[in-house]
Amino acid sequence: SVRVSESNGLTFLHVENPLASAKISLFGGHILSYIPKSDGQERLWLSPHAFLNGERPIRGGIPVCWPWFSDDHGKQKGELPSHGFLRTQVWQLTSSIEDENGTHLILTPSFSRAEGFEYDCEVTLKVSVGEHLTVNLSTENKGVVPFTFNCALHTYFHVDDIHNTELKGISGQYKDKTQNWALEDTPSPYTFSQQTDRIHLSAVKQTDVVVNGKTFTKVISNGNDSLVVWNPWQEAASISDMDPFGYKHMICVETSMTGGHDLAPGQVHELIQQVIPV
Ligand code: TA6
Repeated sequence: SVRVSESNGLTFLHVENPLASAKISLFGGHILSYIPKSDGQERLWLSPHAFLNGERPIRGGIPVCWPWFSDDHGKQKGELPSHGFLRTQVWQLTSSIEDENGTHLILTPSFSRAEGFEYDCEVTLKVSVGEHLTVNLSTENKGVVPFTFNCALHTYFHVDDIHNTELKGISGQYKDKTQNWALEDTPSPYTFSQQTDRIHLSAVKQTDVVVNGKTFTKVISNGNDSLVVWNPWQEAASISDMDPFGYKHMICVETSMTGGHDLAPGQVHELIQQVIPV
């Protein structure tokens, strides 16, 4: 079932079925919570200080970044919103179906044109809440000229303790935002002890989030050219919608297109992230 609630001017969808429950904000087309019935454990992290009133993008859950990632939109830093403009738009629920695999929703943003991106296109977010959570961000070029865009599912995963968290499945080189984008080799083991802000430059397909030596969540990515890993560490203290120690319980593993994807008229791109409880 899908129950709708309103609070502080925002609309929330509460999904409940025999396999899982989830909570989604129509502001941002933003998934806030995913709890599989198999173990009843929350897989996403939502900041206790997140703005849930439309004043700011929501800190936590699965922010939708589109049509650019970070400030990478070819303009001056700060001139256009970081991570694009869909995460601060009000979306609509356009379809909802329930079957033995769970609840399947389609969300669409209210518009897809804005300053910095004046192309005709159609964006949809397909969300399946079941034994797994599957999120499919699809972009179709509805116009007559090609365009280039980026996108990401900027997922905040819940972890008990970042100090006892390890990622598996990532290899090759990454660009380090904390080191002026220096190219580095992916560490092995991939553990955390400081601020981490990396664009891994390969189309990573499977990432295991291992907590206390046991895989807690598997992340399957498709339609990506890269994978972003972020934890602000001590910088959390300067993020107003985050607790100074909030960094201990989250790791962002982001299925991302960051190299610029060309979309010809009529073409569709799908960025897919599957969250698989283990
Ligand atoms: O995905 C990593 C990143 O781009 C970081 O550089 C960091 O700033 C983070 O996202 C959060 O961005 P936000 O605009 O949501 O504060």
